[in-house]
Amino acid sequence: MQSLYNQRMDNRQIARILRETAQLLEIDGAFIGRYRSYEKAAELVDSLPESVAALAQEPEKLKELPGIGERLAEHLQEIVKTGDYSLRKTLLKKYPETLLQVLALQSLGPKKVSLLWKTFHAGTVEAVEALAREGKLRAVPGFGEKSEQNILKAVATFRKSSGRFHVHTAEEAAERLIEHIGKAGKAVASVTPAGSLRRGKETVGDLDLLVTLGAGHTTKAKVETLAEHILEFPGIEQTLARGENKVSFTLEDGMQVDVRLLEKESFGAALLYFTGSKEHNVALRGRANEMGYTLNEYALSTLKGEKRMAGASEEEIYAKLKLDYIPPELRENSGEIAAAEKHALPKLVRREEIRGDLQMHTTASDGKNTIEEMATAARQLGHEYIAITDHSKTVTVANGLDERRMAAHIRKLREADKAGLGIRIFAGAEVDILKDGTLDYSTEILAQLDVVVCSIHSYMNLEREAMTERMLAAIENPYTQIIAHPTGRLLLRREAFDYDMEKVLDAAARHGVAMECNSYPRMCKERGVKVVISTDAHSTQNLPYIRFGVTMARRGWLEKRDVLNTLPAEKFLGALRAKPGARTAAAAGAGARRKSARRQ
Ligand code: DGT
Ligand code: CA
Ligand code: CA
Repeated sequence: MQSLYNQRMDNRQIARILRETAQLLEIDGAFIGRYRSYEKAAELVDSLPESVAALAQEPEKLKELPGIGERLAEHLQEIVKTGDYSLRKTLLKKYPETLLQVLALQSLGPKKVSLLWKTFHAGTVEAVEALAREGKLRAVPGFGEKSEQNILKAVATFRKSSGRFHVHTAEEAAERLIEHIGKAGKAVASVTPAGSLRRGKETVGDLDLLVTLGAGHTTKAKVETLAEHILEFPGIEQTLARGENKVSFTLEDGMQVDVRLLEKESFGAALLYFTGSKEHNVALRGRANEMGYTLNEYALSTLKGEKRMAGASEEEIYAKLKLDYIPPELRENSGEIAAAEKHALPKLVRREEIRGDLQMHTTASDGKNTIEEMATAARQLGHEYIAITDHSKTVTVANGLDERRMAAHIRKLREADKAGLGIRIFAGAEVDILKDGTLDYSTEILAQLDVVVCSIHSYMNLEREAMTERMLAAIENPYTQIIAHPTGRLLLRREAFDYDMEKVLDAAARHGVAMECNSYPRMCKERGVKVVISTDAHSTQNLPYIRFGVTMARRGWLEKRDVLNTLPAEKFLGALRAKPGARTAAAAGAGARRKSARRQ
């Protein structure tokens, strides 16, 4: 019979659960004696030479140990038995799990973490890092410039030991590496990023690069020289592996890089293989086998006789497998192979098709640049129009504009639009959705705006039901045209809001409310909810990030027609939900027809 008790749990793990419970209790404002008792229990478990998991099989033996009473023995049994502790779990319903990582940062104890949570709603390492980097912590009692420095150091340490990197970080590393590897001259024919970076994922575990060898540079000695050159890259912290056709190393920020060296004739097969995803590859290999082929990172060959059929390009491999070319963003084995077989792949939206950016901030609220600077930078990126969407009055931390200031701001936006900057400027606002779902501006102001973008900035951890009601109320408000950052999720920084996404998207479809591109573009598409791609730029430097939004939309199978800001300016305005009292083009047409009918 299998034991109920998880013997593999070691004392360190048990102590960690107790310690986290203590920390969460302290953040939660529990009475000192209460959380101290969990701290003491953690210390005790840590110091015991015997395995608590083993002792927990016989509770009497547990209680014989010094410092362990009836209650603690019960807690320990629960932890060993279930692998977790109920009080810890209850507390984690109130606070995001990511807060535990913040607590694990070297320079932050529960007091400070609690303060950051209360002041900034900062619940992730990335949020805390951003605050420290922007110098916003020194204003908080108990923090100073020195603690900001310490936090940044602690974050760097955390990164080295943990997980994933923002795609932007991986791209920058890839660029620098490509430049360095390119210096090998004729020894190198091409350097191409593969893996999750090529598939356009928002975060990247490690960086995969493919290097094809130059003609006449494929001998063992030459490849070795090239590997040596690659390993001279100045940002390398540690070399992990050095094989005949592969080198692996870590960079100073902890990111791992795998570089494969290969001959040109295998480039397509290798690119396909190392782009992944693994699930896509497995499905492709299965298909190849059924067709009498075998597919690996060198070639597509016949099963019998191993005759090489394709390998130099991905295109020829897909073609031999009787599939349309599948863009990397779709290679997640989520229906793309069946679609490619039926010639039914979406024609994915492209960056060049985006004509405007519908969310950005200026110095009027919490942006760094003026209206004119934002407009000029947007025009230089090729945009035909932008909506300037500064914050509404309740968002005081972002210097939100009250009705009077907004009215004046709208006049400035109209002037800037007429000033001939070579780009249309729509008067917009990012209107806060209050706790009860009402909007943060009077209808008088809302009626004056060309583009009403609505979003949540407070009470972000409401219960699921209340949050759903709040979103529905906002969508039902006839002035709401676009819901911004509808998941509330900040990549690697904040967990998503909890609400019934299906219900909310159904309502958006019914009311003609558009969604800013988010983690659920496919769900939007299925329901016919239109999407806009925006940057939420707070400075001109953020405006180019529109391409990350496009990548996200592509990963969600979106086409040009699914994205409203691929439309020219007037058509875009016409495609937004019509405001109350506004005569839509269709209504105006109908009115005109009725009039002429009466006249006859
Ligand atoms: P990451 O690094 O976690 O962001 O994600 P990927 O997709 O870049 O994964 P990675 O770096 O482990 O591997 C790169 C690609 O190599 C992956 O997308 C598919 C391929 N690959 C890796 N391991 C396997 C495997 O065991 N089987 C198959 N079929 N493909 C694999
Ligand atoms: Ca990777
Ligand atoms: Ca890899």
